[in-house]
Amino acid sequence: MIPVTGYTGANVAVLGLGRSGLATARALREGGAIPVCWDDNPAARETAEGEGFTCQNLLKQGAFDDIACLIVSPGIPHLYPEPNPVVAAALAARVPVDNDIGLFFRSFATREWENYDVTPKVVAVTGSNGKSTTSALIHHVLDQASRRTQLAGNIGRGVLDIEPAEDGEVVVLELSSYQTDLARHLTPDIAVFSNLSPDHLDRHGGMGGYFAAKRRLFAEGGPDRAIVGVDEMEGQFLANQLSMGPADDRVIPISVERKLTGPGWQVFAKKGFLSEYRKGRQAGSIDLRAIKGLPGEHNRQNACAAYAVCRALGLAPRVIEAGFASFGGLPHRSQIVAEAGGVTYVNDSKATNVDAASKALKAFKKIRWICGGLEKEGGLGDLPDHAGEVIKAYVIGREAAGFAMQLKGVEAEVCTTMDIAVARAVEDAQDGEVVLLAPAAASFDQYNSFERRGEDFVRLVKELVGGS
Ligand code: UMA
Repeated sequence: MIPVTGYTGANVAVLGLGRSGLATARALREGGAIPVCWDDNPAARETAEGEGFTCQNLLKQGAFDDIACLIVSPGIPHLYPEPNPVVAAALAARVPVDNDIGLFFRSFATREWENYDVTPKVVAVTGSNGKSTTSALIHHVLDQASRRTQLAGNIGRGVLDIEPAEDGEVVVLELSSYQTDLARHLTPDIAVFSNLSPDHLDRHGGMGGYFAAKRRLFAEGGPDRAIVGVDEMEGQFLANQLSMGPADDRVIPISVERKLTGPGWQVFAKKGFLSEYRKGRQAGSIDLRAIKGLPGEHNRQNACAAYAVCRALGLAPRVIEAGFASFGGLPHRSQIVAEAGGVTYVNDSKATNVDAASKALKAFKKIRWICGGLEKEGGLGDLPDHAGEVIKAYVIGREAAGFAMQLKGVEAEVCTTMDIAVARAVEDAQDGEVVLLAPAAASFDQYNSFERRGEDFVRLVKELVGGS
């Protein structure tokens, strides 16, 4: 873990005791602070108390009298739609409010670094879509290139949970808007803004607040390199604000919509080919169509961002290409789980809504599509527009019949359970086809998470056709 510095002997309140909160409490204690913890869920408090932490109701009169700082978990609102009452109490008591990301950036560098040959670096990735894949891809390429690297943040591991950096190490952090919005220190060496589309708007008071939260990653510390997706106006604006002009290669714009030209440094993907241009000359290219772990248009931008980061860290294009080639994808996101008899089996259980399922459908051809589950508001909407490549749908979920009725123009079989759907799809699938789980619905009618649903799919596929 990263011991938190600057609070030795001080009481620091920790609100929320999930993955980030517990890691924070441990890191504070390791650094000599006294964590004063709270979680509204008694089970979470019990776990913390089991580790020897003191839990104290932070809503009690005078609870903040002797507290140096309040650390808030990302899932707990700090301003919109309204602050959690504990946060409101800290604000009223004028106690600084921060999060684990802020603590990480103030505590990461240590005296030991003076003896290192190569100073450790932090890469931080934000954006609305694809940030987990981009972060995991950067981490994978570095690892394959034998660079020391650790991965944490929104991807599922509290940032204070990682080990102190060794000589030359690169820490890759996936950061959500919840995390960048509140952190009091934000000083990555390389920062990525991939794209922006409406999400979590209730937590940011609208689109402007959401963009502002992400921009903080660039505004607070000023990274040495900023890699910015310029396919939306917000990205263009951000890139413009950060750069002195077209030749300023501290900003590397990336695009999957157009060829980028100019005297600076840029990376773009067109027709499946990634190209890097620097000072007007082509410096590298990769045929992304050949990369199995990064299928579909939506992965082109992830590839461009990861490529730009790795180039900024000094890796050669061929080394990056080799890393891309061995990337297996993230579990439950267009993850190829088996190939047998010329049929490819893909797990995209993360496609819990229509938009995500549409992207998965667009990424493949000749699809036997396993879909259905607990419908999101608005039902299937315009999904059939993107379902041209579907040969047949195998519908799961308690309301499978109703779901199947909405699949206008697509042959659909009501299977209800995953085992029937997988068995039927395996039976029907021919050479060159893809069996794709992309439910376009939540899992909660039959599973307790999309992960469990994806694992069930993978298990059944492996049982019926074996591994890849
Ligand atoms: N809690 C309260 N009061 C409340 C609300 C929550 O006490 O009013 C408590 C809960 O009882 C629980 C704890 O807070 O014990 C949960 O805190 P949390 O929701 O912040 O969850 P963590 O387990 O700490 O996970 C967080 C991130 N969660 C969120 O941002 C919602 C994880 O991102 C992240 O991986 C983890 O820290 C490690 O950094 C998840 C996520 O859903 C994957 N992110 C959102 C997304 O990707 O869309 C932003």
